[in-house]
Amino acid sequence: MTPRRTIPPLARGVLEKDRRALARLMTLVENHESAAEASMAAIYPHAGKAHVIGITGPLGVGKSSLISALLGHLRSKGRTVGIVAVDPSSPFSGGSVLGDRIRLDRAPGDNGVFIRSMASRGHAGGIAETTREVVRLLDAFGMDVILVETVGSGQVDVEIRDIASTSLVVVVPHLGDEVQSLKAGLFEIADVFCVNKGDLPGADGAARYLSEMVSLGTDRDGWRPRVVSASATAAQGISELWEALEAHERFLDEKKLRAGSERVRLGRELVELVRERVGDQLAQKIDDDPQLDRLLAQLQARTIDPHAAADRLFRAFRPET
Ligand SMILES: Nc1nc2c(ncn2[C@@H]2O[C@H](COP(=O)(O)OP(=O)(O)OP(=O)(O)O)[C@@H](O)[C@H]2O)c(=O)[nH]1
Ligand SMILES: [Mg+2]
Repeated sequence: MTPRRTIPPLARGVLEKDRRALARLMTLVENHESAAEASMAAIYPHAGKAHVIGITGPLGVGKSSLISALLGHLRSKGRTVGIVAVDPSSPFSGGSVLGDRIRLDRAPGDNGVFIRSMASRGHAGGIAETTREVVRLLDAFGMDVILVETVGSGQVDVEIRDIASTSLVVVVPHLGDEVQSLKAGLFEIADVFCVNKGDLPGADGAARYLSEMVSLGTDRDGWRPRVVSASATAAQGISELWEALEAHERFLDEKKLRAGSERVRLGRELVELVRERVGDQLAQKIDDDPQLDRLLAQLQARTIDPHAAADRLFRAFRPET
């Protein structure tokens, strides 16, 4: 482990539970500032203890409301909680950023809670990396549970599995449409389903229907997704929901799957980071290469196709093996 005196001040601040240092370092990470690198390296040995739970599902199903309810439940049990809400910046999200902030800022003076909103800025790729670092910071800060909210559309949700050990997929009662729009991917990532808005008509039927669908599906490493009905706004089913999430975490420990799943996540992260470096280096080399002009001319003259041109450049720059 790094000797204490070599730890950069911001990282030391985080490890000493200084909330301002935590917020500051998160901002540096989000902005991809190189100043964050040494601090993140010093943080790393202190992370890896928290239960990280990803919460996803279609727009407006009540993900933030459930997080707020779970927060209350967890705090009443004395657990410390970090929350990361990834907000889309699409025009459809109107007001959700504000909505999240209003609800989530309700715990002033509670040092056992730290909430961070992140804009996804329309990028799928970059989210995973910075979200992962922000989660890591909350973990090193000492939060017991970290809840990560993402919007249920495409790429982002699959990436939640790269960050979280347990994934919660939230849906609402009018399941006919929901199941249609639920991408197969969401079904694959769910460890727990929550049918939220249980106070609305049709909730019981929806939960039964979902349970049937789950029972027809296959287990993943011996885990069959749980289906829980809840109402975030009526504060119903919240302890059952937490129990189901915790059951999955216990399952990971009992079946000794936690280390293996972390290994898979770290492997993906590593490949991603190396790919980024190789890509940057390659782009620079290609930019400087005189062959580029010739190939571009050939492409425009339609005497070569892009794949063949790429093959040629790739052969020229492939690292020695
Ligand atoms: N009736 C009812 N309404 C709910 C319930 N939970 C949330 N809502 C309402 O549904 C709306 C959306 O809730 P959010 O918690 O913002 O949903 P979200 O999934 O986080 O939304 P996005 O982040 O925008 O995708 C709000 O108006 C909530 O008050 C519930 O259990 N019952
Ligand atoms: Mg939300």
